[in-house]
Parts: sequence; C-alpha cells; structure tokens
Amino acid sequence: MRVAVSLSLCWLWAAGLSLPRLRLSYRELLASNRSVLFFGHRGSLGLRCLYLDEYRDRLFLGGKDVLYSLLLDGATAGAKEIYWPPRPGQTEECLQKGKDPGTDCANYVRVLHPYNRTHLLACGTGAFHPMCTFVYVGHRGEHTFSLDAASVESGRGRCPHEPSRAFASTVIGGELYAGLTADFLGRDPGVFRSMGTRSALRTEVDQRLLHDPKFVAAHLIPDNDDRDNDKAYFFFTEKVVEADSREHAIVSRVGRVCVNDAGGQRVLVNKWSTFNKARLVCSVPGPDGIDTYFDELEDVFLLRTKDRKNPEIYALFSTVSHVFRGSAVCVYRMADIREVFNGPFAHRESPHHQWAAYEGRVPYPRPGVCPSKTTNQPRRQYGTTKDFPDEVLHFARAHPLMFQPVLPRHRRPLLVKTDLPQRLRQLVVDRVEAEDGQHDILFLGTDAGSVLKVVVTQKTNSAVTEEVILEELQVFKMPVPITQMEISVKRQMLYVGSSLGVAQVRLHQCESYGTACAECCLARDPYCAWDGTACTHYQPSGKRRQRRQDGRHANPAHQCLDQNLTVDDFESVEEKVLYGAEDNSTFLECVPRSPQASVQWFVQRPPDEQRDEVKTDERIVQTEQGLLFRRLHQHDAGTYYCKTLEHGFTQTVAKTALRVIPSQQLAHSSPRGPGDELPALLCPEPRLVPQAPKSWFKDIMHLVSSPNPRRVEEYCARLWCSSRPQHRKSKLAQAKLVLAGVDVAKKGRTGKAHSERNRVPRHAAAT
Ligand SMILES: *[C@@H]1O[C@H](CO)[C@@H](O)[C@H](O)[C@H]1NC(C)=O
Ligand SMILES: *[C@@H]1O[C@H](CO)[C@@H](O)[C@H](O)[C@H]1NC(C)=O
Ligand SMILES: *[C@@H]1O[C@H](CO)[C@@H](O)[C@H](O)[C@H]1NC(C)=O
Ligand SMILES: CC(=O)N[C@H]1CO[C@H](CO)[C@@H](O)[C@@H]1O
Repeated sequence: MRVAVSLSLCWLWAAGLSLPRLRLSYRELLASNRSVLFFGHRGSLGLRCLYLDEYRDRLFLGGKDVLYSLLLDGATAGAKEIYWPPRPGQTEECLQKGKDPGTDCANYVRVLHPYNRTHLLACGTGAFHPMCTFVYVGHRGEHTFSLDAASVESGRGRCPHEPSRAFASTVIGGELYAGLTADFLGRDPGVFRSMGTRSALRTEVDQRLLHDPKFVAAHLIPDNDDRDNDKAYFFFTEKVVEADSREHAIVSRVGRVCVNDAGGQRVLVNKWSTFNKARLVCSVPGPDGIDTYFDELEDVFLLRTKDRKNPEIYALFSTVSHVFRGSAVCVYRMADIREVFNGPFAHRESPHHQWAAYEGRVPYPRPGVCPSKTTNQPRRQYGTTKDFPDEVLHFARAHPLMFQPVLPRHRRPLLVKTDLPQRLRQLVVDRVEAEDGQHDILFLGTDAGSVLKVVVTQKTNSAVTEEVILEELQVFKMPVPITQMEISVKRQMLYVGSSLGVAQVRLHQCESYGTACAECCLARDPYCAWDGTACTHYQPSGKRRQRRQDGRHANPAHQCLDQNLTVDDFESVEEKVLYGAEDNSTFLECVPRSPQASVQWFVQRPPDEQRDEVKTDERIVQTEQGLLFRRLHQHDAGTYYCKTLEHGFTQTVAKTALRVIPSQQLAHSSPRGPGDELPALLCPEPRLVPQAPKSWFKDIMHLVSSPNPRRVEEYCARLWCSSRPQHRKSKLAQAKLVLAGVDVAKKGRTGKAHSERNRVPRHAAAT
C-alpha cells in the first residue's frame, strides 16, 4: 500500500469552503476578551505539557526548568511557580556531550499526570538525564503546589531525553505507561510501564514490534466491565519496509497491551506478552480505485461518551508529499478497532514476502487476550500472563501485527483540508446539542499560532459531510506551532499551548457574528442562536421559543422571515463622510462580515436621486477591502452603499458620503514648509481628542493614499473651525473618526467591533 495521489483529489481542492467566516487577529482576540494570555507575551515558557484539572479548577504547566499552577476561576487568577532545574552537574555533562546549551541542556517537563488524590507525577528531561518526582497539589479549594525533592528519581523509560522528540504517556492505577525512545542516542524505542509495585515491563527491542516509532497518544480504554480486560492503547507512527522495495514508508498505528500483563515466566521475562498493533487507515477513496493516504498521525482526541468503553476516536493526520500536502480527520469506533484485534494476525514467511493473513492454528490463550475469569478455567488455569504457555509467547513475539487495518467511520475522512496555508497539529472536539441536533465542532491548532474552529455536518441520509470553517483565531502573536490543546466543556473554554505560552480562549462569542438574525443564522455556529433580539449562546436546556438556528441548511430567508431582513435597508446604517482630493486616489472601505458573501456597490448622486450600481473600470476598482478610485473626478461625489449578498440575504454594510475637494481649492490652502510639525490646525479645543491628537492622521494615510494628506486635513479644519462654532465640535470629531476609519454609528449593525474587525486584511479568495 503505497502513498498515491489520484486525480480525484481535484474535487477536494475545488470543494469546501476554505475561508473562515470570521477571522480574528491576535490583537482583536485579546481586545474582545475572548482570549486571555497566561504566558507568552514575552520570552518563552518552553512549554512541553499541560494538564487541565477540572476537579481542582486549575491548570498545570510544565516548561523549561519550571512548573506552574494556575487558578482558573477568573478574578482570583494567580500562578504558583516551582523552579525545577536539572540536577547538579547534569548541565555541564550535557554540554560536554556537545548538546546545545540553549535548547537541550535544561529540564523540560514532559510528563504531568494526576497520580493520586493529592499528587501529580512530573518528569523532565533533566539535561539529557531524565528524572521524575511527585508534586503535592493538595485537595480541592486549596492552592498548594510544592515539589517533593526527596522523591526525585531516575526518569529513564518514563520520560524522553530530548526536549522535543515525540512521546506519549498516561498513568493507570499508579503506574506510568509511556511510549518513548529511552536512551541518549535515540535507538531504544519501546512501550514502558513503571512506577507502582509491580516490576517494570517493556517491549523487546525488535523492529517487528516498533520500527522508529513516533508516539502521539496513550489512553486507558476498558474492554468491558471486567477490569481484568482493561487495556492501554497507544497511537503512533512507525516505518514500514515494503517487500519489494528498500524504501521506508510511514504508517499510523494503534497498539495495545493488557493492564494486567505481567510478562512471561521463561520467555518474554519483564516484556509485554500481550502487545498487538494494527494499521490506522485514513484515506480518500478515488473513483479509479487508487486511494490517497494520510499517514502521518499528528494528534488523537478521545471523545468520551457516557459509555466509558466506547469513546469515539478522532485522529488528525497529515501528508506531505511532493505532489501535495494536506490534513485529514478520521473518526474510529472502538467496535471496529476491537474487531481488527480479534481478526487474523498478519504473517509473512520472510521480509521478502508479502504480508498475508495467518491461517495456521493460533495457540490458546489467543495472544492479545488478557488473563481473566475467561482464561482461568478449572482445566486451563491462566490467571496471569506468567502462566501462559511458551508457545503463546513465541507466537505473540512473532505476530505483533494484525492483518486487517482499522478503517474510519464511513470509510472516509470526516474532514479533508488540502488548501490551507498552515499545517494542522492539534485536535480537540466538542459535541454540541443544537436545535437541529448534534454537531461536532473541531478545534484545530495550526503550526502558525492559530486555531481553526470547524463544524462538520452530516448531510441527511448519506455519509457525505460538509464543513464550514467558522472562525480562525490567531491565539499567539508569533506563528508558533500549537503543541497542546485541552477543552473544558464545563467552562466553555479552550486551553491552547505553544512553546511560548498558554492562552485561554472562549469556545464561542456569538455577538461577534453580528446583530441581525440572518447574520446569526448564516454563521451556522451551533453554539449560537438568535434569541429574538441578539445572537447569543444557545443552551439546549433553555426553553426560549424564538431560538432559530439551522446548521444543516443555513437559509436565513426561512429562518428569519419575520425579522424584516430582506427589506431594502439602504438607510439602516449610519452614514460616514469621506473627503477625497480631486485627481488623487481614494478608498471606500467595505469588507463583508462573511468572506463567502458577494459585494455590490451602489451610488446615489445628488442631482437624480436614483441609486445605480457602481460601474467599475480601470479608474474605479473593486477590491476585497473596498472600492478604490485611482483618480478621483468631481462627478464621483455622491453617497456610496456597500451591499453584501449571501444565501439570498442582502444587507447594507457601509454607507459613505464621498465629497470631492476640487484641486484648485486645495491649491489655495495655506502653504507650509516641509519640516513643519503636522497640524497645529485642529480646532483649539483641548478636550476634543485628549489622547494622541495626531494618531487618526496616520490612519487616513492608509485610507486615502494621497501624497499630501495634510491638505485634506487643513481643508477640514478650515471648514469646521472657521464657522458655526456650536456644531463644530461634534462635527469635527465625527469627521476625524470617519477619516480614521472608525465607525461613528451610534447603534445598529455597524458597531465598533465590526468595523475594526472588518479592517483585518484577508487572504485573497480562492478564485
Ligand atoms: C474586557 O475586559 C476589560 C476588563 O475587565 C474591560 O474593561 C473591557 O471593557 C472588556 N472589553 C470588552 C470588549 O468586553
Ligand atoms: C500519593 O503519592 C505520593 C507519592 O507516592 C505519596 O507520598 C502520597 O502519600 C500519596 N497520597 C495518597 C493520598 O495516596
Ligand atoms: C418590520 O417592519 C415593520 C415596518 O417597518 C415594523 O412595523 C415591524 O415591527 C417590523 N417587524 C419586526 C419583527 O421587526
Ligand atoms: C489635491 C492634491 O492633494 N493633489 C495632489 C495629488 O497628487 C499629486 C502627486 O501625485 C500632487 O502633486 C497633488 O498635489
């Protein structure tokens, strides 16, 4: 099974909406209070792990030589810090081994798990000398945080040596299960179990078991109500070598071991005797029979349901070939995974043969089956893996791989993205109950410091899905890869980590979609619904009747019929006034709230009161951000309306009165020397714009790309300061704000938040 790209992918490039409905920049995200940055404004935390403790309402962070405990209940938010450097002498030793002092020779905390009622287990790289310890975090309600220095012990087989090598671990019953490379040179990969009272266990060093693995996730998933059947699952990638080639390919795997595995008695002593693995397939079927595989597992999210035994497994994959790059999300059911492990073992006579299903006799107890009441019968007493016959252990060692791959639900990805500029790294899923049923909302962390929020909707009666990118949130100022993401459904928050720091981001901010019913519906955000007066967070428990929202068929014409939205609303927005100089360029800004909307410009010129569509040509250009006049004519003066159209819903987004200042008039305005301080011309009223009286002036330079903006300003100042003293204050203030691109609407659809957001540059639409 080789990586192949079929032409059928073309439809994938073409289909799907690649632009988010709402894109919030770093600054806007902070300004809207949607995001709170715990760390990351400056310097680097060197963050490697994050543990969200919902019970204690605390967030624990592990970084470079440091551990943090943060309280999450808003007002009293505080942080406690533990400094935890490498042990004495280790930094020097690390340096002598030629490691980079800046990035390697520190203690990067890479394990942070709840251990028992009062303690966390923490392990760090210790400058290439891994170490573990317990951290006292106390009971709920107390904010204690201290490291038990006496408990520091070796972290070998528990924590990687390297700050960044792929690694996954989990604590089950006081024991640490870790998938990692356990030596200095990176040649000893394995699945390890340690801590607790039992003797440590690991995989043998054998490329049949694990070939250069990269571990992504580890989880306990019970099989049934018999705790003896509990299994630890590992998700990883490894190399495979095809029979007919020398090339390595990467495949994704799910592997598992029994929690009660105790190793063998004569064979496989202190080695796993129940380890099995299977391929995880995530591919796009092509009509020509050639599938495109996404083989690089990036992240795994377990969507826990009421049934603890059957979480839904969401896995994020990527593929980077020279033909194309893309990401996909596939969903796996535990029933399908178990079926593969209960199915045939893979077998090949030699590395030169092809894999086939093993058809010989499989010894009893079947390898991979945990010792339990079922195997411990009066005649066949297998109470522990140490009782298993050697034949079973030999078979297990020779046949770790299952023949069948695990296929995703509906045999296809839930989501495929081939058109994104960023690579997707992290995945978190929230299943929300909306008026029209359940929706899966995916939060995808990119390698550029941003998070995409995507809703995936199953079309009625088919496996075909449709997705909408609801939002793109720039959580970090720098384009750093997102490396951690946790969701708190209870708090309706997302915790997003990168090496720089951690941010808390609200899952939704419904107001930001707009103030009209149709905007709320078109947003198709299952978290939000129109409550009759505003777009607000939808809570299924609420019994309000007017709730309207339809994620499946966002058709505002049906949803919001009685909301007066399809009426001619030309006069519904506040008018802005913009001055432009004749013969120079000027720009009327208008960015639709949804990039999927199309824009139409209308103009109403004073003499005939008729509204005409603006005719664009070489001189008047319609851009994504608005209308650009390369060279302004006298007859361009008039009132310009920017209307957007989406799903039959039209809306006036901006109304601008454009006044053209004749060139002769400007030529007569008072001349000033080149070095002069800019305007001493503002009306002499100090309280007019108390702070930064000149800042608006800079903004206008972006809006009106006139080489001599001072003249525009002089004109305005003369106009408003010379006469009508009782009006000038407000009018001047208004003119300035307008010129600065700040909306002065007092009410209605163009609040300040929108106009600010609308000024965010957008990527060019896919054309
Ligand atoms: C954000 O929070 C600050 C402080 O709590 C508050 O002053 C500000 O008005 C808030 N901004 C928004 C947009 O809600
Ligand atoms: C938790 O584990 C630590 C470390 O082994 C131990 O010192 C502590 O007593 C344990 N606490 C409880 C409540 O079991
Ligand atoms: C719709 O508009 C009419 C007239 O403009 C007004 O009387 C009515 O109250 C509006 N309905 C709603 C639901 O806003
Ligand atoms: C009225 C005005 O500001 N006109 C200016 C337009 O731009 C040219 C240069 O491109 C200037 O020379 C004019 O003064």
